[in-house]
Amino acid sequence: MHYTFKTIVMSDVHTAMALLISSFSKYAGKEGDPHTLSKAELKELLQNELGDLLGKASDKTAVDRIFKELDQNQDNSVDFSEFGKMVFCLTVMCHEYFTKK
Ligand SMILES: [Ca+2]
Repeated sequence: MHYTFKTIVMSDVHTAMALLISSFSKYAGKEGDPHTLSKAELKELLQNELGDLLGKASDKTAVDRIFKELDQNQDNSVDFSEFGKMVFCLTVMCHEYFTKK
């Protein structure tokens, strides 16, 4: 699925939301259900989009662990809500890092 937001003049927060949705869709659409991330899709997303933050997330054991933690309803896929919680937690950690005295 492809989302087009260019017709709307967006605030920075809207832009961040739109980019999160389109980034998720880019990886979720690679195989199987286009609305959820398989383990392989999650691994690719982590490597390409968050490699600088998560470091060794490409390690198979790490990917297995992250996938299991994110898949809260245990349906063997990561939906947007589950993905969003991870992004929010990482964003909070970044915010704390950049605002601590
Ligand atoms: Ca799930």
